[in-house]
Amino acid sequence: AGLSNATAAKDGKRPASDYLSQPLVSEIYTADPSAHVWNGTLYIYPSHDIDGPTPEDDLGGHFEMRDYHVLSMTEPNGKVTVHPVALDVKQVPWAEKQMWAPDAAYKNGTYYLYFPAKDKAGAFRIGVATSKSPVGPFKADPEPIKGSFSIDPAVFTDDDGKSYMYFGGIWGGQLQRNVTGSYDPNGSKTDLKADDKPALTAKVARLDDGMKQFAEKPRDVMILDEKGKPLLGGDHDRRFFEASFMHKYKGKYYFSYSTGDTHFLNYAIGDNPYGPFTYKGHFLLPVEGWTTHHSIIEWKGRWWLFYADSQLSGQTRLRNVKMTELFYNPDGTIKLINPFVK
Ligand code: FUB
Repeated sequence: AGLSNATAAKDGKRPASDYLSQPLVSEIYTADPSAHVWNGTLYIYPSHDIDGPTPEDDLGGHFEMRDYHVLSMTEPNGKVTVHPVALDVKQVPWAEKQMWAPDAAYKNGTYYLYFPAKDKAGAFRIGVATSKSPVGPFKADPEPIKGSFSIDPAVFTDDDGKSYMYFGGIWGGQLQRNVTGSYDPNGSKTDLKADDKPALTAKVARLDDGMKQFAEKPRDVMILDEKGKPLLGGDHDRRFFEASFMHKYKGKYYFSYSTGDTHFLNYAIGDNPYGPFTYKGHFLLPVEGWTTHHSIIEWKGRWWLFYADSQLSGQTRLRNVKMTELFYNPDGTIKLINPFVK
């Protein structure tokens, strides 16, 4: 998250009819929606935005979230329930602040909440918390996942029951400060300043059977262009920035992500959960506000995109989640979505 080249939210005064879809809830501000269907009900695991004192900067210091609330609904675009606090930063022994984009998973009667937060040294780590209910309350493990770093965990469970965590983000997400294998507080604030070299990219690691640790060292999620070459650091319209998500459609693996400072949601297709993935294009044009972060799931026989913008507040730090239907072309590519109708 950051500010440069921002298509910043302005005054929030556009008429509601300009937007493709409307905020799902207005009681609280929410962003980064990760949707799951369990027992026919749709649950959304979003960030819970609050209006803190920190001025906006390129490192996302203004995203000062302290807790999570789960949302649920039983019909597409039906009534949305905002559940009580599912986990508060005060209940996470290792975490200090900035509870950013979470995700959730289910296995053998337990729900797992995965979340990034800054530890006391200012480094982002990824934590895990469990509950017997999809809406919490969740109990956090005392330590972050061993070997975890950066932000935006997204957990995908394949048809064979194996689960994988995709994660990472540059700039405020600190991926560029973790290239040596440990956190370097003096590393670059933004990227590697190597526009002609392969771009920094997301990481993927299989989770072990207990769902609370990596089963292997995280590897790079390779995103290749049409010639089979990795996307380059200077290719800001296409390269990975943050907001990893994985879904499967007709046997293919769709890795999707945000381009951050150019504000697109992009996707790439592969033949297995590790990739490599071939870049296919944008599927969501820039929304109102700086960040863009999403999930894609099938529910009741239709495909849905969950995303967020700043329609209610007009401010990047105070976002609201939305949903809209997503369509595929016969060749498996995704039809481009414009978040504005005017
Ligand atoms: O919501 C805080 C951060 O901004 C998320 O972790 C990023 O994906 C971006 O949405």
